[in-house]
Parts: sequence; C-alpha cells; structure tokens
Amino acid sequence: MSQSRDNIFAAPLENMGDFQFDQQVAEVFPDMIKRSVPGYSNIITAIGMLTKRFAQDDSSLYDLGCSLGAATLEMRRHLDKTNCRIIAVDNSPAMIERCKLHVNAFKSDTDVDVVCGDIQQLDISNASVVVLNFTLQFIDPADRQALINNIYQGLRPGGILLVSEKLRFENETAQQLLTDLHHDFKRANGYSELEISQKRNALEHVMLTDTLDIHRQRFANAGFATSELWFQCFNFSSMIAIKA
Ligand code: GEK
Repeated sequence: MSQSRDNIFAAPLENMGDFQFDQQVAEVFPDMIKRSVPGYSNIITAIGMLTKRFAQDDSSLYDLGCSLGAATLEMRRHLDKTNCRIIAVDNSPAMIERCKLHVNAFKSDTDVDVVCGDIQQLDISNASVVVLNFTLQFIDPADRQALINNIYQGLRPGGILLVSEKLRFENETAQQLLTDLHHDFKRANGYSELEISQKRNALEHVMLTDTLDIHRQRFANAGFATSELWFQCFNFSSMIAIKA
C-alpha cells in the first residue's frame, strides 16, 4: 500500500478549522502518526505481546478508534487462541474505508469486523482485550468515565484494557519541558515550525488531555483492580488496566 508524506500543515492555512479525521488525514495517517507520536511503533508491538498473553478462547477483541487498523493487524498476527473475533471501530468513514483495505490485504483465519460507528454507542461484551490507542483523548472529557465503565462491564474477568494517551502535567516546569521535547522530536522528524504550530492550533479544541492521576482514578472508579503506566516517552504514554 502506498505511503504518502504528511504535509497538511506545511503551508499557511488562512481559515484553519479544528482538526478532522477526513480523507486528507487518512491518506497520510501512517506517516503522520509515526513522525508525531514518540514510541508509537513500540506501543503497537506491545499490543501484539499483550494480545498473546491476555486473549482468551471464544472471546472478542476490540480496537476502538482503529484509524487504519495498525493495532488490529498486530492483534490478529499474535492471536493464538481459538474462536476469537476482532472488532475494529472508528467513526471516520475515510479511515474505515482504508482500514478495510489494510485488513483485507493480509490473509488470516481470524474474523475482523471493521465498523464505522461511535465507540460511545458500542455494545461491548465477552471481551478479553480492549485497545484505546490514542483515542480517549478525542472523546469529550465529560463522557470518558462512562466509556471506561462500559468497557469494564464488557470485559471478562482477567481481561485487559490498554489506553495510550498524550498526558498533561500539573507541574508547569514538567509540562513545558515535555511539550518542548515533543516538539524537538517533531522537528527531528522533518516538521517545520509552521507545521508544528498550525497542528497545535488545530488540535486545541479537539484533543483535551488528562493527567496520569485522572486516568488512574477513572480506571479505579470503573472497578479495575489493577492499573499501571507501562510506557512513557516525553508527554506520550500507554497504560494498562486489568479486570480481576
Ligand atoms: C492507531 N488507534 O493507529 N468513535 C469512534 N472513533 C473515534 C471517535 C469516536 N467517538 N472519536 C475519535 N475517533 C489508532 C490511532 S487516532 C489518534 C487513533 C491520533 C477516532 C478518529 O476518527 C481517529 O481515527 C482515531 O479515533 C484517533 O493505533 O490521530 O492521534
């Protein structure tokens, strides 16, 4: 599959609206996410490793906010249990259209349902593995607890939820330093000052980040007995929560 370079924010955009997961973004998404999210490929690798450990026979695995299906493909590659299915959901038609092409490009015995829909309206049941890889941050903060509660209810005992997010820090020095280091990371990956600032403005209203404490409190409120931060690079993180 061809890989296009992300130059969406390279030229001055006069009437810049909020960021949207449209056709233009879907086209460059693999390049965008690799050059913008420190540790993205390590996290995808770990999703495969966790799938191997936590998937249960006769269960469902969910990839919520699947974009082009990178996590789905990794889960499918590492799934060695019987009678499982993967449900990949995104509410961007452009993402879903391309996700289907990616999923169908590889042969596998595991069924994958690629669904265009809102993860907040989804019926989650009989789940052993649920992935929210950089998706929760796009959900209205007031609705996040309900979504995590719904996932907890739909998980089997021993099931795992993986949540990757950009974090916010209470301490201003830490917040500034980790934000600056992330911007250095983007510069090192070829993004210009204009691209960095325009993307930042476009995301301002659509991506609202939480602190690690808020995430952990939310997992506990939902009923998760265990939650832990397992990965952090600058202000990007990945957490797991396990149902007892
Ligand atoms: C990956 N997980 O490559 N319902 C369904 N999808 C949604 C919703 C919603 N309410 N809100 C946002 N999305 C992927 C990367 S990207 C992260 C996830 C990023 C979708 C949105 O359309 C987009 O495809 C995805 O969540 C977030 O592992 O771009 O930073």
